[in-house]
Amino acid sequence: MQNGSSKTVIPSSPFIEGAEKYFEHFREFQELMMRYQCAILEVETKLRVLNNDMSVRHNRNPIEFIKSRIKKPISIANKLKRRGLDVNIDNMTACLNDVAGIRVVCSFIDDIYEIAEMLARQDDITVIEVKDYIKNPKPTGYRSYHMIIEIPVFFSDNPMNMRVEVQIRTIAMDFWASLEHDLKYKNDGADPDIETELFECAKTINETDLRMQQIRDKVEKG
Ligand code: 0O2
Repeated sequence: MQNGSSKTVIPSSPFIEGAEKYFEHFREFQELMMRYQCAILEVETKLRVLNNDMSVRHNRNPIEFIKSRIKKPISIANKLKRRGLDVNIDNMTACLNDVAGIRVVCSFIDDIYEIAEMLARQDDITVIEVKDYIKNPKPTGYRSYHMIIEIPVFFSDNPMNMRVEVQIRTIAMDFWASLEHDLKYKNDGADPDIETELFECAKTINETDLRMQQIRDKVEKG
């Protein structure tokens, strides 16, 4: 310290260099998460616009509610590891399509396809992949319509194409998926009959969804 100056010079060390690198990566990760969050905002707005438009012009709301989430860092790391990939930002952006996820819960099965079609038709949306687990349910009984879409988001520096997974399902499919997710996690394969029972419940729920759709068709025909 000289002439009353209080500036302290911290000598560099491998620990400090490591910490600097960590914070540099952390900032990069945080910035990317902000970008995924903005992509969610854009897609959610589009969905709300569609619902409002349908409400005013056709007097019905195909969307019951929308939930969105950014995948947790631990889930991102586990998914990359499961695929035999290194846990880093490049692999996350290149290989994971569901870092940004939106779940759209509709009233009827037909609403799902209508919403999916209206979203896919929009000029600034590119559909990367569609998985129709309603026409082809998973062996567990899981039903839902999954779309991976890409949307340009205009940030202060430049536009970026961001990927978002959109899961569209009925209230009944959502009810099953939420409970099955918790019960499967708690059971953890201990009782194989549980999986069979959950599969049977999915079938019953699907039958109800189909009946509700038929009732709506009858009502709308008058
Ligand atoms: P979370 O926290 O729900 O997001 P891809 O992502 O397309 O490269 P992946 O992961 O095989 O490959 O996609 P898949 O199987 O098409 O969809 C995965 C997601 O669908 C899961 O996300 C669940 O949300 C849901 N899902 C798929 N199968 C089932 C099922 O049997 N039961 C329930 N409850 N949900 C299911 P994550 O990654 O598991 O986590």
